Amino acid sequence: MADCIFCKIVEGSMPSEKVYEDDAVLAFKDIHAQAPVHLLVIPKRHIPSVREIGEEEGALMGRIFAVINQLAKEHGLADRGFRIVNNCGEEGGQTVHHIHFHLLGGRALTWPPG
Ligand code: DGP
Repeated sequence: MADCIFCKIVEGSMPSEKVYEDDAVLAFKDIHAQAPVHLLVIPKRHIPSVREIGEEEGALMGRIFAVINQLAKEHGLADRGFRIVNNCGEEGGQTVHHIHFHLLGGRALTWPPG
């Protein structure tokens, strides 16, 4: 999508600090880090939000969660624990409308979120 910031990051026309890439999935550092480790894991294909996820996306979602697990290990979070966040829609706090999963860790995270 032409006006999607994360599609521009996928294309390389917008810079990012990439930490993982394959043919379908990209992960990069969040520009507004909320924890010592704060990564965003996205499908390269433009999917606006979790509302567009159905069974057809099962393999892609499995790949995304496998990548999250790999990144958690690589960043020393697997044993300590971590949080995966998906914000959906206006009241869910979604600001970038290309589905993404936040991987947060490296400090004790509080609950409930604001
Ligand atoms: P959300 O509120 O769930 O839609 O999260 C969007 C996240 O994306 C937010 O934590 C900040 C991050 N972000 C927004 N623009 C950019 C950008 O241009 N580069 C990077 N690396 N992160 C961005």
